[in-house]
Amino acid sequence: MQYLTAGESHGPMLTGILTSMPANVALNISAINQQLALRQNGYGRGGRMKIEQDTVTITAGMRAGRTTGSPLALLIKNRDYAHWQKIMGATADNPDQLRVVTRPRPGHADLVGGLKYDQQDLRNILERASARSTAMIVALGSIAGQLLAQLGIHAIGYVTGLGGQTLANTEWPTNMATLRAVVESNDMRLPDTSQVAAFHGAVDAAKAAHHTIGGQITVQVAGLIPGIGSMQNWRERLDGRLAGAIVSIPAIKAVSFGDGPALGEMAGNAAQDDITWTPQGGYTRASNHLGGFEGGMTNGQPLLIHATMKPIPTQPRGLPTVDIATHETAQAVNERADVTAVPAASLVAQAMVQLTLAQEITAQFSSATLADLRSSYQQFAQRMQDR
Ligand code: EPS
Repeated sequence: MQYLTAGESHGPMLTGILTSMPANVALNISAINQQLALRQNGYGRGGRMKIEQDTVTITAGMRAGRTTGSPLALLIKNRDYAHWQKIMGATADNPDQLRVVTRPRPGHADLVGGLKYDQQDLRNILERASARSTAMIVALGSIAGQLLAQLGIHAIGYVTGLGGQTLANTEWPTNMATLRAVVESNDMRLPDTSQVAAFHGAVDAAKAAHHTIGGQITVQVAGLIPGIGSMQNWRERLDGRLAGAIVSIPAIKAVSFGDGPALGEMAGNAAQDDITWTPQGGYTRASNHLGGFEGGMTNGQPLLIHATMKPIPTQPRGLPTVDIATHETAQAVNERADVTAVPAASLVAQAMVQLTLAQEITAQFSSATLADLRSSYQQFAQRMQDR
């Protein structure tokens, strides 16, 4: 399974392609659109989200509600393109005289991308580097999530920290459906709604102070059997592939599993997960310090993947920079942007985890059709449990 996206933030549309999706999976398009709406809904977004109403159109790989096994092609239109046609159109006249960007933002792709691709107008970099592309990742990830649900695997991404604000209560629902209902009921994607007002306050304070804030997110995955991924070679380690997928999300600067950095401070005998066995359930663990991975393979415990998002680099009061047209000291361009996109990033991380797990599972098991995948996965699950 492979996926690709194309599209500029203010271009006509985003395009996505997903290959090797098993045939005969019933896809729920309104469920994809619901995820797209949730991505837009986070508290702290800027004016752009009032313009867009993201919905997906599937133009290939699906007939009469089911996948055919052919590559899926997706598109999401940018409503804002109506205001940008003269600037962003593929055949626009003199686009380089309109909304030209020459004052790169520290922390954004603007400068390095402009140097690498030899662009005098940094808009040719920032339009593609924009996190607008994460809308398509969420759509593709939602399809991957629908496949995983057929195997009883469920992922949820949520926010645990924002601009220094952390969750006081860490006892949130353990049942995945209840947890999802709580997370999706509030526009901060918190697993505990008692703190929504405090987190809103952190966003409001940042907005009033004319800066941006980052935060902490977690993706939790339930229902995975042991033995997905492999210790045999570097690239086959599933925790490594997941870490790479998460860090590839714009503005993510750190990723960890289970107790993460705290493991480095713990005694060795307290940092592992003791092994137990019952005749009914086979092997299990007394704890989950390692976040569901041993030797780069799932060990049957829930996956706990944590990530840190830096504050969005676009600052209402531009940071010091250099104008690439003159080499003179300047103030970075102030493009319209968000105060924070941490709630959205938690959903994007969920989508990336779903895509990576679907890639791994369809590679490890026979998967031309959903029936093939179900039977080979279940046979392996049974073998793991019977030992
Ligand atoms: C973004 C800047 C803002 C965000 C955008 C990402 O867009 P605009 O420049 O149109 O105001 O709203 O995010 C999205 C469009 C989205 O769909 O998430 C940036 O510079 O990365």
